[in-house]
Amino acid sequence: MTEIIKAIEKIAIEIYEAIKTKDTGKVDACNASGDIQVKLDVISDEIVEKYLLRVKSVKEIISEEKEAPVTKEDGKYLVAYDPLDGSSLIDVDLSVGSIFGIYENDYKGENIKAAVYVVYGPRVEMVVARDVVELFRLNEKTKEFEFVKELKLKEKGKILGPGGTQKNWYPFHKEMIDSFFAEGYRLRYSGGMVPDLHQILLKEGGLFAYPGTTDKPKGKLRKLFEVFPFAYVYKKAGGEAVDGFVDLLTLDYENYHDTTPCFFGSKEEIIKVLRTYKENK
Ligand code: AHM
Ligand code: MG
Repeated sequence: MTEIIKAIEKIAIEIYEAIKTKDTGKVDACNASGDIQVKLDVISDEIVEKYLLRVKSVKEIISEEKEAPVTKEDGKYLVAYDPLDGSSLIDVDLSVGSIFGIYENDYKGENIKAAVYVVYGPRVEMVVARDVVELFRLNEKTKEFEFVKELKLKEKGKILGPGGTQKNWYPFHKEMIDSFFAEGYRLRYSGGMVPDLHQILLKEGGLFAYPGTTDKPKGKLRKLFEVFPFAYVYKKAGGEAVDGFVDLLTLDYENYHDTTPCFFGSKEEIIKVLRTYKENK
Protein backbone atom coordinates (compact mmCIF):
# COMPACT_ATOMS: atom_id res chain seq x y z
CA MET A 1 0.00 0.00 0.00
CA THR A 2 2.83 2.42 0.89
CA GLU A 3 4.29 1.85 -2.59
CA ILE A 4 0.98 2.90 -4.14
CA ILE A 5 0.86 6.08 -2.07
CA LYS A 6 4.48 6.88 -3.03
CA ALA A 7 3.51 6.39 -6.70
CA ILE A 8 0.53 8.74 -6.25
CA GLU A 9 2.91 11.41 -4.89
CA LYS A 10 4.95 11.19 -8.11
CA ILE A 11 1.77 11.19 -10.19
CA ALA A 12 0.49 14.31 -8.40
CA ILE A 13 3.73 16.22 -9.03
CA GLU A 14 3.67 15.31 -12.72
CA ILE A 15 -0.03 16.09 -13.23
CA TYR A 16 0.43 19.44 -11.47
CA GLU A 17 3.29 20.23 -13.84
CA ALA A 18 1.07 19.31 -16.81
CA ILE A 19 -1.75 21.54 -15.51
CA LYS A 20 0.67 24.47 -15.35
CA THR A 21 2.30 23.94 -18.72
CA LYS A 22 0.08 22.01 -21.16
CA ASP A 23 -2.80 22.96 -23.47
CA THR A 24 -6.10 23.36 -21.58
CA GLY A 25 -8.25 22.71 -24.68
CA LYS A 26 -10.76 19.99 -25.50
CA VAL A 27 -10.31 16.72 -27.39
CA ASP A 28 -12.75 15.78 -30.17
CA ALA A 29 -14.03 12.78 -28.21
CA CYS A 30 -15.93 11.64 -25.15
CA ASN A 31 -14.45 9.44 -22.43
CA ALA A 32 -15.75 6.03 -21.34
CA SER A 33 -18.11 7.79 -18.88
CA GLY A 34 -19.61 9.81 -21.76
CA ASP A 35 -18.12 13.22 -20.83
CA ILE A 36 -16.30 15.58 -23.13
CA GLN A 37 -12.56 15.09 -22.56
CA VAL A 38 -9.99 17.84 -22.32
CA LYS A 39 -6.42 17.14 -23.42
CA LEU A 40 -5.30 17.21 -19.81
CA ASP A 41 -7.70 14.32 -18.97
CA VAL A 42 -5.85 12.16 -21.47
CA ILE A 43 -2.39 13.31 -20.37
CA SER A 44 -3.26 12.79 -16.70
CA ASP A 45 -4.63 9.31 -17.39
CA GLU A 46 -1.37 8.36 -19.11
CA ILE A 47 0.69 9.71 -16.20
CA VAL A 48 -1.28 7.66 -13.67
CA GLU A 49 -1.11 4.51 -15.77
CA LYS A 50 2.66 4.87 -16.26
CA TYR A 51 3.36 5.02 -12.52
CA LEU A 52 0.74 2.59 -11.21
CA LEU A 53 1.64 -0.21 -13.58
CA ARG A 54 5.20 -0.10 -12.22
CA VAL A 55 4.00 -0.81 -8.68
CA LYS A 56 4.44 -4.45 -7.71
CA SER A 57 1.39 -4.66 -5.46
CA VAL A 58 -0.96 -3.29 -8.16
CA LYS A 59 -2.84 -6.00 -10.03
CA GLU A 60 -5.26 -3.95 -12.11
CA ILE A 61 -6.21 -0.37 -12.87
CA ILE A 62 -9.37 1.19 -14.29
CA SER A 63 -10.14 4.87 -14.77
CA GLU A 64 -12.92 7.24 -15.67
CA GLU A 65 -11.14 7.65 -19.01
CA LYS A 66 -10.91 3.91 -19.82
CA GLU A 67 -13.53 1.45 -21.17
CA ALA A 68 -12.00 -1.55 -19.42
CA PRO A 69 -9.32 -2.36 -16.84
CA VAL A 70 -5.64 -2.84 -17.59
CA THR A 71 -4.36 -5.95 -15.81
CA LYS A 72 -0.89 -7.18 -14.85
CA GLU A 73 0.52 -10.59 -13.93
CA ASP A 74 1.35 -9.92 -10.28
CA GLY A 75 -0.07 -7.75 -7.48
CA LYS A 76 -3.09 -7.78 -5.20
CA TYR A 77 -4.64 -4.31 -5.32
CA LEU A 78 -7.09 -2.92 -7.87
CA VAL A 79 -6.94 0.84 -8.30
CA ALA A 80 -9.90 2.78 -9.70
CA TYR A 81 -9.15 6.44 -10.33
CA ASP A 82 -10.32 9.69 -11.82
CA PRO A 83 -7.07 11.24 -13.07
CA LEU A 84 -8.39 14.79 -13.37
CA ASP A 85 -11.73 15.39 -11.72
CA GLY A 86 -13.45 18.67 -12.47
CA SER A 87 -11.48 19.09 -15.69
CA SER A 88 -14.20 21.32 -17.14
CA LEU A 89 -12.94 23.90 -14.61
CA ILE A 90 -9.43 23.83 -16.03
CA ASP A 91 -10.03 26.65 -18.51
CA VAL A 92 -11.32 28.97 -15.78
CA ASP A 93 -8.40 28.21 -13.46
CA LEU A 94 -10.41 26.81 -10.54
CA SER A 95 -9.06 23.96 -8.39
CA VAL A 96 -9.22 20.42 -9.75
CA GLY A 97 -8.16 17.07 -8.34
CA SER A 98 -7.23 13.42 -8.76
CA ILE A 99 -9.10 10.64 -6.91
CA PHE A 100 -7.91 7.08 -6.20
CA GLY A 101 -9.76 4.12 -4.66
CA ILE A 102 -7.64 1.11 -3.72
CA TYR A 103 -9.64 -2.13 -3.66
CA GLU A 104 -9.10 -5.84 -3.11
CA ASN A 105 -10.84 -8.62 -5.12
CA ASP A 106 -13.33 -6.39 -6.93
CA TYR A 107 -14.69 -2.84 -6.90
CA LYS A 108 -17.62 -3.30 -4.49
CA GLY A 109 -17.86 -0.49 -1.94
CA GLU A 110 -17.14 -2.93 0.90
CA ASN A 111 -13.84 -3.93 -0.74
CA ILE A 112 -12.22 -0.52 -0.71
CA LYS A 113 -9.12 -0.64 1.51
CA ALA A 114 -7.79 2.91 1.18
CA ALA A 115 -8.56 6.14 -0.64
CA VAL A 116 -6.37 9.03 -1.67
CA TYR A 117 -7.17 12.34 -3.33
CA VAL A 118 -5.05 15.26 -4.46
CA VAL A 119 -6.20 18.88 -4.79
CA TYR A 120 -4.40 21.08 -7.31
CA GLY A 121 -5.15 24.54 -5.96
CA PRO A 122 -2.91 27.44 -5.01
CA ARG A 123 -1.12 24.66 -3.08
CA VAL A 124 -1.05 20.95 -3.83
CA GLU A 125 -2.54 18.91 -1.01
CA MET A 126 -3.00 15.17 -0.67
CA VAL A 127 -5.39 13.38 1.66
CA VAL A 128 -4.74 9.74 2.49
CA ALA A 129 -7.44 7.67 4.21
CA ARG A 130 -6.46 4.36 5.72
CA ASP A 131 -7.27 3.76 9.41
CA VAL A 132 -7.15 7.52 9.88
CA VAL A 133 -7.36 10.42 7.45
CA GLU A 134 -4.18 12.44 7.01
CA LEU A 135 -3.45 15.69 5.20
CA PHE A 136 -0.14 16.22 3.39
CA ARG A 137 1.09 19.31 1.55
CA LEU A 138 3.58 19.44 -1.32
CA ASN A 139 6.75 21.33 -0.51
CA GLU A 140 7.49 22.78 -3.95
CA LYS A 141 11.19 23.22 -3.16
CA THR A 142 11.97 19.67 -2.03
CA LYS A 143 9.17 18.01 -4.08
CA GLU A 144 8.20 16.09 -0.95
CA PHE A 145 4.74 15.75 0.55
CA GLU A 146 4.92 16.84 4.19
CA PHE A 147 2.49 15.67 6.86
CA VAL A 148 0.26 18.50 8.09
CA LYS A 149 -2.37 16.97 10.39
CA GLU A 150 -4.98 14.33 10.94
CA LEU A 151 -8.47 15.27 9.71
CA LYS A 152 -11.67 14.68 11.72
CA LEU A 153 -15.20 15.84 11.11
CA LYS A 154 -17.34 17.32 13.89
CA GLU A 155 -20.91 16.13 14.43
CA LYS A 156 -22.34 19.12 12.53
CA GLY A 157 -21.04 21.79 10.19
CA LYS A 158 -22.07 25.12 8.69
CA ILE A 159 -21.51 24.82 4.94
CA LEU A 160 -23.39 23.21 2.07
CA GLY A 161 -22.39 22.09 -1.43
CA PRO A 162 -25.60 21.25 -3.30
CA GLY A 163 -24.82 19.72 -6.73
CA GLY A 164 -26.95 18.83 -9.74
CA THR A 165 -29.16 20.93 -12.00
CA GLN A 166 -31.64 22.71 -9.72
CA LYS A 167 -34.43 22.71 -12.32
CA ASN A 168 -34.32 18.91 -12.18
CA TRP A 169 -34.16 18.47 -8.39
CA TYR A 170 -37.08 16.56 -6.88
CA PRO A 171 -39.30 18.98 -4.91
CA PHE A 172 -38.53 17.27 -1.56
CA HIS A 173 -34.80 17.57 -2.26
CA LYS A 174 -35.20 21.28 -2.95
CA GLU A 175 -37.15 21.69 0.29
CA MET A 176 -34.41 19.92 2.22
CA ILE A 177 -31.68 22.14 0.70
CA ASP A 178 -33.78 25.25 1.39
CA SER A 179 -34.26 24.17 4.98
CA PHE A 180 -30.49 23.84 5.48
CA PHE A 181 -30.07 27.39 4.19
CA ALA A 182 -32.95 28.54 6.40
CA GLU A 183 -31.02 27.08 9.37
CA GLY A 184 -28.05 29.30 8.49
CA TYR A 185 -25.85 27.05 6.32
CA ARG A 186 -23.70 28.94 3.81
CA LEU A 187 -23.25 27.98 0.15
CA ARG A 188 -19.82 26.58 -0.73
CA TYR A 189 -19.91 25.05 -4.21
CA SER A 190 -17.31 25.37 -6.97
CA GLY A 191 -18.45 22.55 -9.26
CA GLY A 192 -15.38 20.44 -8.54
CA MET A 193 -16.12 17.64 -6.10
CA VAL A 194 -12.51 17.42 -4.92
CA PRO A 195 -12.16 21.03 -3.72
CA ASP A 196 -15.81 21.09 -2.57
CA LEU A 197 -15.42 17.97 -0.42
CA HIS A 198 -11.94 19.06 0.69
CA GLN A 199 -13.39 22.33 1.96
CA ILE A 200 -16.08 20.60 4.02
CA LEU A 201 -13.52 18.16 5.45
CA LEU A 202 -11.05 20.90 6.41
CA LYS A 203 -13.79 23.10 7.87
CA GLU A 204 -14.73 19.99 9.90
CA GLY A 205 -18.32 19.56 8.79
CA GLY A 206 -21.22 20.30 6.47
CA LEU A 207 -22.90 18.53 3.57
CA PHE A 208 -22.08 17.86 -0.08
CA ALA A 209 -24.99 16.49 -2.13
CA TYR A 210 -25.08 15.23 -5.69
CA PRO A 211 -28.63 13.81 -5.85
CA GLY A 212 -30.57 11.80 -8.37
CA THR A 213 -32.62 14.22 -10.50
CA THR A 214 -35.63 13.95 -12.80
CA ASP A 215 -33.31 13.72 -15.83
CA LYS A 216 -30.59 11.63 -14.13
CA PRO A 217 -32.23 9.49 -11.40
CA LYS A 218 -28.91 7.79 -10.72
CA GLY A 219 -27.01 11.05 -10.37
CA LYS A 220 -23.79 11.94 -12.16
CA LEU A 221 -20.91 10.91 -9.96
CA ARG A 222 -19.27 7.56 -10.59
CA LYS A 223 -19.18 4.90 -7.89
CA LEU A 224 -15.74 3.40 -8.46
CA PHE A 225 -13.72 6.51 -9.28
CA GLU A 226 -15.39 9.25 -7.25
CA VAL A 227 -18.08 8.11 -4.84
CA PHE A 228 -16.61 5.06 -3.06
CA PRO A 229 -13.21 6.74 -2.50
CA PHE A 230 -14.81 9.85 -0.97
CA ALA A 231 -17.26 7.72 1.04
CA TYR A 232 -14.25 5.94 2.52
CA VAL A 233 -12.52 9.24 3.33
CA TYR A 234 -15.60 10.74 4.99
CA LYS A 235 -16.41 7.64 7.03
CA LYS A 236 -12.82 7.30 8.27
CA ALA A 237 -12.90 10.99 9.24
CA GLY A 238 -15.93 10.34 11.45
CA GLY A 239 -18.60 11.45 9.00
CA GLU A 240 -21.15 9.56 6.92
CA ALA A 241 -21.71 8.89 3.22
CA VAL A 242 -25.09 7.67 1.90
CA ASP A 243 -27.10 7.43 -1.32
CA GLY A 244 -30.17 8.85 0.47
CA PHE A 245 -31.11 5.48 1.98
CA VAL A 246 -28.06 3.35 2.72
CA ASP A 247 -24.34 3.64 3.41
CA LEU A 248 -22.61 4.13 0.03
CA LEU A 249 -19.98 1.53 0.90
CA THR A 250 -22.65 -1.21 0.99
CA LEU A 251 -23.36 -0.68 -2.72
CA ASP A 252 -22.30 -3.05 -5.48
CA TYR A 253 -21.74 -2.14 -9.15
CA GLU A 254 -22.71 -3.70 -12.47
CA ASN A 255 -20.62 -1.61 -14.84
CA TYR A 256 -17.36 0.17 -14.17
CA HIS A 257 -18.90 3.54 -15.00
CA ASP A 258 -22.06 3.22 -12.87
CA THR A 259 -23.21 6.38 -11.11
CA THR A 260 -25.18 6.88 -7.90
CA PRO A 261 -26.82 9.72 -6.00
CA CYS A 262 -24.50 10.61 -3.12
CA PHE A 263 -24.35 12.66 0.06
CA PHE A 264 -21.21 13.14 2.14
CA GLY A 265 -21.16 15.01 5.41
CA SER A 266 -21.00 15.14 9.12
CA LYS A 267 -23.39 12.97 11.12
CA GLU A 268 -26.20 15.45 11.82
CA GLU A 269 -26.62 16.55 8.21
CA ILE A 270 -26.71 12.95 7.02
CA ILE A 271 -29.40 12.08 9.59
CA LYS A 272 -31.54 14.82 8.02
CA VAL A 273 -30.86 13.50 4.49
CA LEU A 274 -31.85 9.95 5.50
CA ARG A 275 -35.00 11.17 7.25
CA THR A 276 -36.05 13.32 4.26
CA TYR A 277 -35.43 10.59 1.68
CA LYS A 278 -37.22 7.94 3.78
CA GLU A 279 -40.28 10.17 4.13
CA ASN A 280 -40.37 10.74 0.35
CA LYS A 281 -39.57 7.25 -0.91
P1 AHM B 1 -15.76 15.00 -14.26
O1 AHM B 1 -15.17 13.76 -13.65
O2 AHM B 1 -16.14 14.79 -15.71
O3 AHM B 1 -14.90 16.18 -14.05
O4 AHM B 1 -17.17 15.24 -13.54
C1 AHM B 1 -17.23 15.27 -12.13
C2 AHM B 1 -17.55 16.65 -11.63
C3 AHM B 1 -17.47 16.78 -10.15
O5 AHM B 1 -16.22 17.26 -9.74
C4 AHM B 1 -18.56 17.79 -9.83
O6 AHM B 1 -19.07 17.65 -8.54
C5 AHM B 1 -19.58 17.49 -10.88
O7 AHM B 1 -18.88 16.92 -11.97
C6 AHM B 1 -20.29 18.71 -11.36
O8 AHM B 1 -21.00 18.40 -12.49
P2 AHM B 1 -22.15 19.33 -13.13
O9 AHM B 1 -21.58 20.70 -13.21
O10 AHM B 1 -22.44 18.69 -14.44
O11 AHM B 1 -23.31 19.24 -12.17
MG1 MG C 1 -14.65 12.97 -12.15
